[in-house]
Amino acid sequence: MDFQKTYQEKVLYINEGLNSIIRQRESHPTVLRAMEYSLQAGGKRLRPVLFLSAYEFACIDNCSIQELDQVRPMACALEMIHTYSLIHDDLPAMDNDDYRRGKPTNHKVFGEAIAILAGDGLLNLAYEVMLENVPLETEKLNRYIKAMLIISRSAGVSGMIGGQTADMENQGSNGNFSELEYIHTHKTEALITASLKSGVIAKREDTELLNAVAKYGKALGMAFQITDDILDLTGDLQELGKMPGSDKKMSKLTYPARYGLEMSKKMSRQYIEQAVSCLEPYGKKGEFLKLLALSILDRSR
Ligand code: GRG
Repeated sequence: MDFQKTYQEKVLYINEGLNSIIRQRESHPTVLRAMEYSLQAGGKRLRPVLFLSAYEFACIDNCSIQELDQVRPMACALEMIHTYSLIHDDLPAMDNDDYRRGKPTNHKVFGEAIAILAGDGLLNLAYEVMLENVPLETEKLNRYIKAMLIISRSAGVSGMIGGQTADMENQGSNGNFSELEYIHTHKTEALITASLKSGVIAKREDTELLNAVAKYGKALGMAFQITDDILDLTGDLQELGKMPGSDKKMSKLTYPARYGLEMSKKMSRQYIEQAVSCLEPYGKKGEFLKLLALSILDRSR
């Protein structure tokens, strides 16, 4: 399998979905422009790619494009939730960042008030879009609602918002391992795991598969965040698309701050090994997710 080519095909498919969602929306042009600005500024589209890959992973044979088209709005909703969180995270009241996805941050272009509204707009639009696309058949509908619940919990106070709160409260603290783990699992890993679990549930109810992707997601999410912490120390603006050194500037509790660079790299590798091992029983079916996990170790943005 050509991993990069397959990943890019999924990104194009998601971008096409996002463009059509935004184009169809009636709204005040200013807030819509601000939403579109951050959404189309790029980004790896990791969460929707994970959703679609988990959906395909749960298909017995190859799934048809018609089938994927039905669940694409949910994949796009995950990207909208993620993009809202980035806009808010960059605000002066939070991380006060000037660059994101290689461009000036939303509030730098549109001002703080519009940036807050653009984030709110994306979050609400995510749920609007999912609800507009609920399937009518009872069995599919029940699974779809379960998937939405997984997504909303992971993005809400028991997930990302809780993690972000802990992240804010722990600035400047030496912190212990459990605080650091709470921040990473809630701020980053929760939405990553939810993307995978909702992808499986959207296709079928299968406890074994669900447990496998949940374990994979937990390990992948941790490795992803540790790598993000490492890149904040070692990356550059050009490649990262955001200003490196921001964690240090904000005295954030991170893995490299707590354990040093080399130990953090080792821990990230261990998490990826764990993620890959969760897919072993599935052979070829798990190949894309396996390659995706391995790609996290080489990521430069
Ligand atoms: C404001 C409720 C609220 C939450 C913010 C996502 C987040 C939580 C903060 C962003 C800061 C950060 C470094 C978070 C860790 C998660 C993470 C690595 C986000 C960046 O995700 P990528 O690398 O970004 O997938 P792209 O731009 O590629 O989509």
